[in-house]
Amino acid sequence: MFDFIKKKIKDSINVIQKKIVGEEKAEEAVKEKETNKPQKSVETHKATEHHNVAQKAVVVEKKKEKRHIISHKITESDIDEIYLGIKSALAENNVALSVLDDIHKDLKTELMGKEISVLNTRSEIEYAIKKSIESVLLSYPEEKFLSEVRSKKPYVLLLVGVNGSGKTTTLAKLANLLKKNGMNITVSASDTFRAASIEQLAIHCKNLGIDLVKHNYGADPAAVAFDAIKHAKNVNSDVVLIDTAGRSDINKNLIEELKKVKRVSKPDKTIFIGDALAGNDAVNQARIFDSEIGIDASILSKADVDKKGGAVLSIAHTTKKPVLFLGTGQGYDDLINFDIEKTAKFIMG
Ligand SMILES: Nc1nc2c(ncn2[C@@H]2O[C@H](COP(=O)(O)OP(=O)(O)OP(=O)(O)O)[C@@H](O)[C@H]2O)c(=O)[nH]1
Ligand SMILES: [Mg+2]
Repeated sequence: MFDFIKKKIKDSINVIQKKIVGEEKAEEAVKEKETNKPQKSVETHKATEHHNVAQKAVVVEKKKEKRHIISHKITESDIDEIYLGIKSALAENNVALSVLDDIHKDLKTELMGKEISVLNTRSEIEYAIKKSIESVLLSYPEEKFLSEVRSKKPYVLLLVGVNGSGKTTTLAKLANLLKKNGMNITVSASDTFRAASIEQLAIHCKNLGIDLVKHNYGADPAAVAFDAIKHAKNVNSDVVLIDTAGRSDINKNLIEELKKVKRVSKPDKTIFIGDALAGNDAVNQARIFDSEIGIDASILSKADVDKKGGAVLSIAHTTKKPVLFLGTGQGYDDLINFDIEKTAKFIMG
């Protein structure tokens, strides 16, 4: 993930660095030409070899010192140039426009008018971009998530998203994680819409050794969730995970169905499951699910096959809700906590 963004950011920093360093070098050359003229004639008069070596060493030292001192005041046009370079890289990789605007603003706040040493140009610009990327992301440490789940019994998690986004697979991964942390789990087969959805879920539950509450196809998904919560209370389950159906587009039926499931199950967390490969479509879906149903967090699946990474950057920013985990494969352990600092560091190489 992020490979392309990483390369483009590097390239655009190189361009601006060359520009800034180039300007300063040109100025330095002019200044040196002027100050060196009389000095040279004095030097030729005092011509012992020993003295020349010492003199050269002093000049080298002075030059080094000068390179440290020479600085460049970042102008608005520098920032626009830096931003234009990274903007195309981010936009091509599914980063939403609102995120780009914020990054532009952040760069202005961080860099405008700042005197930066020529030697530090690269690191200063990198730092500003990293800080901005960190500020547009919201993450949620795994420990915080686990302790929230432990705080109530049964803790109800509702998973929503369009069809094929990875809801059922992610549910199985979450069940695996929670089980590994000592919790008992009941699953609600509230996708009564898609053919074979109940069998798919039943296989996961059997593999993981957890309870599944199911009705027939076509049954009311909210009624299944209601029964699952009742079952969880009876058998003393710590968590109820509710799987739901998707549709190829977010139609009225789906929204009404999910609203009812939410009303009946009163989940402690409603999690939007987005397909990282869907890019900006996933960002728009997250926005709609949030406004229609209300979400508390997101999980992005298929991060292992997403080379771009823009959806990950945009979803948290657009919904103002944290990204809890990234799905990184089809196995039960392929779920990683989304860490802002690591991600921003990784993007900056
Ligand atoms: N590579 C990869 N594949 C994934 C990941 N998560 C899910 N998948 C695959 O994506 C496909 C769809 O996943 P499901 O979990 O069935 O998606 P869903 O949202 O439940 O789909 P519907 O029930 O049809 O709405 C399956 O083939 C999964 O194996 C992931 O993190 N990485
Ligand atoms: Mg499913």
